[in-house]
Amino acid sequence: MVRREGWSSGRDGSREVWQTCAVNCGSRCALRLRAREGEILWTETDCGDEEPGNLQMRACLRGRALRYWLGSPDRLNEPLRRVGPRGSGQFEPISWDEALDEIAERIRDTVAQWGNEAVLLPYATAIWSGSGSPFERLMNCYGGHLGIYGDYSCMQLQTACMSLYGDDGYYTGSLLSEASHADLVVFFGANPALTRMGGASGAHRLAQAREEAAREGRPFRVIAIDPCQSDAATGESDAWIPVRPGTDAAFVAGVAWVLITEGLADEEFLHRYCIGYDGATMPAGAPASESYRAYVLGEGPDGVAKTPQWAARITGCPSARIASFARELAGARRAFIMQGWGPQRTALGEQSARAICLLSLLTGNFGLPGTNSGARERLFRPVLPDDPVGENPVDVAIPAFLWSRAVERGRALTASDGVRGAARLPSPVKLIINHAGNALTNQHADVNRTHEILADESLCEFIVGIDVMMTDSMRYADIVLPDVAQAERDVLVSSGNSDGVRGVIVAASWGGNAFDRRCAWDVARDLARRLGVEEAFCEGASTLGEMDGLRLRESRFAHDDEALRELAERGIVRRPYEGETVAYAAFRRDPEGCPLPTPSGKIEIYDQKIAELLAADPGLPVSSIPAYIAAPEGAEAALVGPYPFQMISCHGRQSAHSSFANVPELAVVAPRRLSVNPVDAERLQLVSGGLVVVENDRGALVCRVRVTPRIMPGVVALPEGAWHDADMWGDRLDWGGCANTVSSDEPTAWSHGNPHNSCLVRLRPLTDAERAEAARREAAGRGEVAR
Ligand SMILES: Nc1nc2c(c(=O)[nH]1)N[C@H]1C(S)=C(S)[C@@H](COP(=O)(O)OP(=O)(O)OC[C@H]3O[C@@H](n4cnc5c(=O)[nH]c(N)nc54)[C@H](O)[C@@H]3O)O[C@H]1N2
Ligand SMILES: Nc1nc2c(c(=O)[nH]1)N[C@H]1C(S)=C(S)[C@@H](COP(=O)(O)OP(=O)(O)OC[C@H]3O[C@@H](n4cnc5c(=O)[nH]c(N)nc54)[C@H](O)[C@@H]3O)O[C@H]1N2
Ligand code: SF4
Ligand SMILES: [Mo]
Repeated sequence: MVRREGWSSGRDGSREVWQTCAVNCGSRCALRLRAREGEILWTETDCGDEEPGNLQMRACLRGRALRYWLGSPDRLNEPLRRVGPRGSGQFEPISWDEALDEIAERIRDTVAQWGNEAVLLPYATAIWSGSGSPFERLMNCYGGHLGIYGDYSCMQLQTACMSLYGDDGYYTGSLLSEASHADLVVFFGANPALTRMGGASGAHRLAQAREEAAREGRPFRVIAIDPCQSDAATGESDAWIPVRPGTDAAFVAGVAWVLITEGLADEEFLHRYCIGYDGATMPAGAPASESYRAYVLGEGPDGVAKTPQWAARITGCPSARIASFARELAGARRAFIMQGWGPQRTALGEQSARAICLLSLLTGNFGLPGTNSGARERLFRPVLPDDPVGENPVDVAIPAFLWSRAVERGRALTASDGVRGAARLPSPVKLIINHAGNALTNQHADVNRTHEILADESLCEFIVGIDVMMTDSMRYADIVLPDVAQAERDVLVSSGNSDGVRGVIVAASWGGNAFDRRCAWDVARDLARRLGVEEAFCEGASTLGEMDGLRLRESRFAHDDEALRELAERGIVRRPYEGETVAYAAFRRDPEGCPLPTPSGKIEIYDQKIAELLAADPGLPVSSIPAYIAAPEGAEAALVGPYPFQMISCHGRQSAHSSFANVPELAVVAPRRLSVNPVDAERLQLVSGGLVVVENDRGALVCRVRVTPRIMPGVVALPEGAWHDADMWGDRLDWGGCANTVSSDEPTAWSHGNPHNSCLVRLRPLTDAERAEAARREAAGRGEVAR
């Protein structure tokens, strides 16, 4: 079908192959490797021609550090069986046969005793980056497994978009390059300069748009509304408006007050396209006093006018700045309003997400060139379908974030906790297959509490881990299997998050199966044989190569001879997207002919389903309109409780989550630091580079400080992804600086999502004993503590 190797073979026995960076930053950039005997000699990337719409799938610093990552001393090389307590990291090597016999037996026994619902494949994102999970296929052939729905990325925003627009907004945002037709770009907690670093991403197009505007003398302003002056707000922005985490809905209400009272709201748009804005647009039976306008003007049940002064007290943003922003927004010819996923990854993130979208509606910046829906920029469906995993015969599913509660509470978990397909969980989770994820501990939440749940072998009885590194999650596995990394295999890979670029790369193996590693697909097939379902497992495609052929035949390139020829000759092909680039353009053009998939066919600022829920339980922390609600670990609580800092854990430049986080070379280029405002640092006598303990009731971690005016006072930011490193049978102080040592696992009330950015902490200096331990660790040659 396609040529895989020998693009250029060197006399030294080396050869050059295409590969991809397949970790979950989601961009799946192209890598060009020269390798010899399983070692990468150098790394290049996509250097092909580019034009607008067909950008290079250029790799960032992480992808280019692939050789350091995959060559790390943390690499798994042989199958292991746990010999110490769960989490202790004590293992003994075993043979593949021993490992697979035991796993097959445990799967068989668990299903026989507890049913298929007792088997969980938890949220794990490294496998999404090119192919489906062979273990999901395996379990689907063997009667199924407990399903999960949603994700850790944008559960609350998806719920918000379902409520407003009737779809989850994942694939319906505008392309970021559409911003080049706007004169004002507004980013709420969006940092594409860091989260979309691949060359084909919208961040790059945005930079080009700015240059174009400057050349042509057109106005083009970027404003970032964020507790941090993120990279989006330095390289790109003209203005940074700091707001406290979780307070976006209050900020928007303050802006709305100015727009409404100064006659700047686009009422014509609101009346034609939306329900719930004011008394005239309320659904039948809903009182006018519950409209968004009434809420803002103080004519609603709380009787409080949401003036900029009111919003300033909550958000920490001066009222004059709220008002000037409102006027600038109203004065823009076209505004492109977009949110990242930081604001919604909070305890009441659904409200923040809906409120931010509302700004697009209040100003009519919706469905027209140069505008967006207020949600994130559009994600693209990959050109190639994933490996088919078949249908899961079990139709019971839980929210992805709730897996640890499903282990802990078993049958006590009910539909009100988010269980779908049954009134309550039919069985507790007894067996976990964790393939390519570090979200058992490190990337989940409240690591110390989760440790208790996992360490209790009477709850989940058996855990299999399949990974490339000995991560913290792998330490909880009863059997650990060493995988050949996706970036080491023969595989067809689709381009990922991009600004419309649709690409395919013929990635070729270069020596990942050194030592005693085996590719997960072959392992799952061996297990299928042991479980008597090999025939079903191999149906349609019995090897990964055949699977790739299938995926290509089902792709949009299947009948594009020119693209196929290019792929065969060059090993890589990319084409620009040529469809609609503006979110909801058809609805804007013809709202009656192309209604939205909402109950009213219009945009639902007022959510009747939520109103019904509230009628049944007025105490629920949700609102039928995008109102601000104070969160238990929010801005107000920080002012009065024992933990005065709001800690957000944004995504880092050094790593994609915990992947690459163990690469010292990247830590030198982009060290992981806790950002602290100079005002707070002076009070607490913190200096840049110094160590500090971050703690709350849930745990304590050690990290290094960066004193910077690029974060607002009262807020600290620690990039997630650091490897948890604590003595779980001792003081549990986390020397690795993993944000989830202190984060909360309390799911959000509406969508049961992860609230990572709602986390109150205090900072304290290290004790003398901790200082001595830090010195001991550094002298022991483990490098700088808290890289
Ligand atoms: N380099 C790198 N890129 C990545 C990843 C990675 O780990 N590393 N991960 C990938 C994945 S899986 C995902 S889900 C995405 C994540 O993408 P995002 O979730 O958008 O990224 P974050 O950095 O978490 O948050 C973005 C911004 O939100 C701000 N923020 C936090 N809380 C609030 C708030 O309450 N209000 C406002 N207005 N702003 C707030 C933060 O300061 C930050 O600047 O990134 C992807 N890209
Ligand atoms: N505090 C806090 N926590 C967060 C977030 C946050 O914003 N704040 N963000 C959350 C989000 S959005 C996400 S998506 C999750 C991501 O969480 P995870 O899905 O756990 O992502 P990673 O940490 O990258 O872990 C992926 C695992 O796969 C392994 N791996 C990589 N390549 C391969 C391969 O080819 N084969 C196999 N078998 N294994 C491989 C890596 O070694 C790593 O252990 O983190 C979440 N956690
Ligand atoms: S981490 Fe993301 S942007 Fe960087 S090379 Fe990998 S896929 Fe591309
Ligand atoms: Mo994510």
